[in-house]
Amino acid sequence: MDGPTGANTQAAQLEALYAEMRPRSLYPLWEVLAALVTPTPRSPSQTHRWTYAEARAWLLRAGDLISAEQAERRVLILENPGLPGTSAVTPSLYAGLQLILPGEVAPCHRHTQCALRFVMEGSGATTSVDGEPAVMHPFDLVLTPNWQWHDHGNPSAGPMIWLDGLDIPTVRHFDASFAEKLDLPAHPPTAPAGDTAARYGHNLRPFRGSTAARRPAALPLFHYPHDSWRQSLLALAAAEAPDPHLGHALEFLNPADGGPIMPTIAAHVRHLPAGFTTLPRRATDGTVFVVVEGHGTAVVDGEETPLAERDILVVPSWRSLTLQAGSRLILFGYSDRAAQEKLGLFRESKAHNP
Ligand code: 1HN
Repeated sequence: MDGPTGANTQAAQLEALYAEMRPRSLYPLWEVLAALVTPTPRSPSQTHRWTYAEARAWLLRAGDLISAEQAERRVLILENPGLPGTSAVTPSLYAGLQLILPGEVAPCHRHTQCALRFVMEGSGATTSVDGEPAVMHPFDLVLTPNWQWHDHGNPSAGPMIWLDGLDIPTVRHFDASFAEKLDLPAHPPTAPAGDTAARYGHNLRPFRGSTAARRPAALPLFHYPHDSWRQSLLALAAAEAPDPHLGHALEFLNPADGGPIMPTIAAHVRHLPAGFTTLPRRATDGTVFVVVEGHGTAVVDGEETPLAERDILVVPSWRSLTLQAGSRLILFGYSDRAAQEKLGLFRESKAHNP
């Protein structure tokens, strides 16, 4: 009776069961288990490079059409082509290019998303964090950690462009977004530029409990100037051979605990001597890279992408990355490694042959 094409085959009976359950929001795990629990990461996100010159031209055109104040933040989102409609550059992270023109102010707000700014061009604009300005120069890293007030201003004579890196998709995942606007366009000044660097940035901190303990103790530092990180990176490069998988690499540090810069986001810089090629490496932290200096090629799972100065490249989780330096190559990168380490998820795999 129950022939393979009959109405009572197992498949037909299961399908009838699924159809009955579906309106009550009940589904069979066995139909989706293999896709839910994969033996290795299968990221829907894609490797993608944005050419700086091209993105910059569109951003400047937006600058003619809408003010920073009207937009609140005048930003072009770098959306991963494999994650359409999500405003995400990786499943956990966001990236955007922000423009602030001379005389403009991006008004003060705070939110539960953590943000970093990596300066692409221009000098002299400020990001104020809880009322203390960071005066920004090319390739500086500036943080606006979770729930700290921040506004931007550009008193300089030229346009200022930086890359925004935020944990927006992570906060969305946890349904934990809160945001507030300050009633004033800018936070009242609380300290002169450089105050936090002096108190917290030189292997010192205000004596615990003293009146000098001004910043949040768990995450005090928010400005990592290019001059200083570059000097450290080049000293490392002069002192020893590059790591075979990474080149010379330094991570930005939260001095309060020796950990990554923010609870969800880690950032680092790399140096590859001219002509150096790394061995392939894969890691679970999909990473956004900025080319700070030089040119080269990224080979991701065998596919080559040329890299020029200020280009932005996203490499998804668990894709094999080889970097080839056509000249001295300096890269900045950020990822969700900080969150993955806390959750016991981070893994990397290093090939021993090209
Ligand atoms: C934000 O606060 C900034 O402060 C930039 O410059 C981009 C994207 C989404 C949510 C908040 C900024 C942002 C953002």
